Amino acid sequence: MEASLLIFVSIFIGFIAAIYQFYQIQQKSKPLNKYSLYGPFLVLLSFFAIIIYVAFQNYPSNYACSDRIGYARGVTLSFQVNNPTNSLGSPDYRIANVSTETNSILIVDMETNVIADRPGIDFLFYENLLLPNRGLLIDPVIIAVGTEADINNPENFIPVFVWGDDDPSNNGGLPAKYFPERAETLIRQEDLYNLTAIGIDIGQDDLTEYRYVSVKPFPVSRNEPLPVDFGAEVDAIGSINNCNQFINPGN
Ligand SMILES: [Ca+2]
Ligand SMILES: [Ca+2]
Ligand SMILES: [Ca+2]
Repeated sequence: MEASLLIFVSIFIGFIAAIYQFYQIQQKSKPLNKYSLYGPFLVLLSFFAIIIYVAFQNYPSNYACSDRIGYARGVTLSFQVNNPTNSLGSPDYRIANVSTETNSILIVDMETNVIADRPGIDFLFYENLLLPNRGLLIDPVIIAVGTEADINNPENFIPVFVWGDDDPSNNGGLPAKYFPERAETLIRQEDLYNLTAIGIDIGQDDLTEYRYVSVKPFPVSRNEPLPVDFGAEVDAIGSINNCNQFINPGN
């Protein structure tokens, strides 16, 4: 039975019972004393208890079935990055910019918002979104995920998203139509996750947890003019727990 219907029936029966008790008091079919109100009070109390019980029994599973995104919480390493902390928290159009210089790198710490490799998309890369609603101009970038070697130390980074290598198998949720992978290619908003982010599937589906995400510029050797804001841009990184990933996790 639907929770809302149960609540409605409970309230309805509760009020009927309470009205009946008051009616009996009014008719003086019972001796009227201070205990006379206990009956309706207890009836109402018990039905409120049922309502609370039903609410707690039914609603948590509904909430768990909506996508929950947890954002990066700390900067573990920043080398040749402008405004590295702009990559933390929810997307806010404030951008960390990783220089195209060799060895530039940004490593963010998801902390408790660790990324788990479940079936489907595991985390979101928010680049530099154009306003209003025009998608983004993607930059050559290598995004990798790393596990925790020991306390607060990352290791074993695996590249999971590469823009610039002309390999469409590592382009996350972006369709292959964007070949070749040039700097500043316009990614239309309809090809983005929730119209805002690039969805990335780590791809092993082995439930491994990755606490760290690294962002490096993809080394460019093409002879093409470089726009001024050529460095890899990061607005936010978000781990995603999807409803479908929680249901029947063994499947
Ligand atoms: Ca690629
Ligand atoms: Ca996955
Ligand atoms: Ca930001």
